[in-house]
Amino acid sequence: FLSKGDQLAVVAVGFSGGQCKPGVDAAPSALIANGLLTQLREDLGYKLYHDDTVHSYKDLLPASDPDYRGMKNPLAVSAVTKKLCDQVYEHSKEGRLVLTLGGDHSIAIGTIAGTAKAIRERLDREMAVIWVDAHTDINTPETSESGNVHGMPVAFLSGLAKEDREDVFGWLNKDNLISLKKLVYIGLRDVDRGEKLILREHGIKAFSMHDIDRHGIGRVMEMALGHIGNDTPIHLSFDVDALDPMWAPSTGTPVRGGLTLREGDFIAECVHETGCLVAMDLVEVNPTLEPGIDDIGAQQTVRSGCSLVRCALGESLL
Ligand code: Z70
Ligand code: MN
Ligand code: MN
Ligand code: MN
Repeated sequence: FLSKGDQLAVVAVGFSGGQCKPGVDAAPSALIANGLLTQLREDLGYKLYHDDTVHSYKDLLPASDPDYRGMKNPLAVSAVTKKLCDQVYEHSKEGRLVLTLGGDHSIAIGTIAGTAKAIRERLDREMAVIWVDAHTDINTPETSESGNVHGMPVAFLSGLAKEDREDVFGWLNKDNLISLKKLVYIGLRDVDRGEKLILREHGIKAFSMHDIDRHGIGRVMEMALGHIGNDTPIHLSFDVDALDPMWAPSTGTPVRGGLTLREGDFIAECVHETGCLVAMDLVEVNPTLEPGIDDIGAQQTVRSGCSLVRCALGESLL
């Protein structure tokens, strides 16, 4: 009831400027070449809103983009996410479920800013975010040790990080922001020291791999969804590096001890079951980072990514 059940907008974002490794921009094409859109259309029955382009936003990229407050590519990431915010907002405002294929995780600044605003206007509700990741991506420019903006999206989206300059995320308004009370992390295992302080200070709900080992993924999902509460619109932001490198080796920052593919699929299925999913991001698939022989690792990562999306969109429903 939160979105028009069968209308799915797909936004393909070939952008890698939130971190330093090229190749994550090739993910949307690789996911689509693996048959993802056909599966969503023919097997799951969605009416797709997709313009058949992978957006690279080349016209928005500045000639010169010096570090600002320690952030790398600040103008590029800000300009691309601002444009993406508008695209996602337009779809979400029409009541469509929005699937965004990244790209690195900095693009969530655009997607979440767009849905948060559309959901406020359309349903007069504050949206929840389920962030599935090995990382918390909640560094402020000042706590970040890398300067990579893909480690900062949650800080900008929650207002923890603020910037007046319009061309460096100053375009984010109150309407675009989310409440830290409605944020839940799942899959964490590589959290910076400064980020741990932020989690503690703000009492942010977080389920690490340790919690999943202790309680099992079933109980963790009950607790995660219980925290959000019934009938709350949900934006699912899924970083493929939440999966164990066995299932997703081709990603910029693989971290051992992650989710099995089945656990990842289960998370997506539980979110689907709520009937409250309004948007999903799938990010950080990098088909060019290939630790194995030939491209078996890249193929496995792409297959895993497609599976997560299909599960979130209802594949496993009987
Ligand atoms: C670190 C940082 C990160 C993904 C690495 C890492 C963040 N906390 N996110 N890989 N997907 O740079 O801020
Ligand atoms: Mn498009
Ligand atoms: Mn991430
Ligand atoms: Mn990550």
